[in-house]
Amino acid sequence: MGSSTRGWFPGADVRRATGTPRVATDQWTEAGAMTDFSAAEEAAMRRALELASTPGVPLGPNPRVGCVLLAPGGATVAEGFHRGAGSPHAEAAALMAAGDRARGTTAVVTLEPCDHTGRTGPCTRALVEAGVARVVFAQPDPNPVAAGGEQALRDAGVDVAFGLLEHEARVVNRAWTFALEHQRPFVTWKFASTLDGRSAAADGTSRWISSLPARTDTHRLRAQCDVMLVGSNTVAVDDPELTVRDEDDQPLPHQPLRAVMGLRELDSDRRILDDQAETVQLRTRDPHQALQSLHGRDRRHVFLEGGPTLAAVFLEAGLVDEVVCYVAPMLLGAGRSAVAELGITTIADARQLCITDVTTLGAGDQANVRITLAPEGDR
Ligand code: AOF
Ligand code: ZN
Repeated sequence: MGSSTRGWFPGADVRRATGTPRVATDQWTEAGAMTDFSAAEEAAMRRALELASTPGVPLGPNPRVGCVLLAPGGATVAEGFHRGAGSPHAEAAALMAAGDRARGTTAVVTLEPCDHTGRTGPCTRALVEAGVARVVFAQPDPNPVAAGGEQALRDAGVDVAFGLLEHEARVVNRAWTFALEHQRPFVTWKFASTLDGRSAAADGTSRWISSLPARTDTHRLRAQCDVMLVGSNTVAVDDPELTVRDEDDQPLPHQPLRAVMGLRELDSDRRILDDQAETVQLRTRDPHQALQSLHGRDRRHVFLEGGPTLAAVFLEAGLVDEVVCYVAPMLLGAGRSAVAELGITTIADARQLCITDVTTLGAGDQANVRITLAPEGDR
């Protein structure tokens, strides 16, 4: 990852001293202490991060976690990863795979082992009972319910070190980490516009501003979130279905929650009310309340899909954490703006964003540009 994007999202790396010279196998932890990690532990942590990122693993509400058990000589004994809420945690999966061979190993885990009984039992106890000698983890657990694993392991006589590849681990669970640290879901606002910033023509038509490759890319991003959020006005006017579909336009087996915010009543024939995915209506105009309600439903990443009024409400409340804009090489000269009034009347008050990525999708007359941005001040 380039330095331009490193640590831009809120809460990331805020305490890390950047530019500190490093010894090959040593790391600075977030707390600033230098800890020794072996080359085998670092390689195992890279593998654990790969395991955590296994494609198809369900996202929210649970984090993606990977675990590798190493023999004292550094050889891999077993691996495991978490497959979604209710299934064994990564540590438990690796311990099961190892059986008796877990005794005396070092467990290398991407997240601090949990110390609570939730959908499954505490991993701290499982590690201690299996005779694991040392635990190396990347990211401290930001979940207050499950935290405390480090101390519990030390109290049981296990050698513990942490902070190894912590930044990388936070990136794997970027939205989950944000949501736990801020007690609300991470919000990505996505919109499509013409070169002159319009999201519909003067007569209200808006199909299709984005090209097919850009729309396919939108579905890929939707699949990474656990809520699609729109305003009740958009439902009335545009009638979006808001499901996630694959490249052949087939719905994916696992669909994010569809949420409609606003006080306007929905006609029963709206596509968002079909049986393709679950839908909730958030009867409020307050974005804080809407996010609280979604957080209470264990939702961690909201994909804000419109329209312009809802986007303005979230922007004004400072509740947009990432912006993804698909720009089509087309001009309209008139029509609805991609975002409604923000109360800005002079250039000095313009809302400034930071570009974190620019990618061209498609070619020829299908070419669109995707710009990803972060709110100013998050870098
Ligand atoms: C996971 N997978 O591999 C680890 C987790 O509801 P539960 O019982 O599954 O607990 C979820 C919490 O456990 C989660 O928020 C995180 O804090 C901790 N560790 N969770 O889903 C894992 N290691
Ligand atoms: Zn656990």
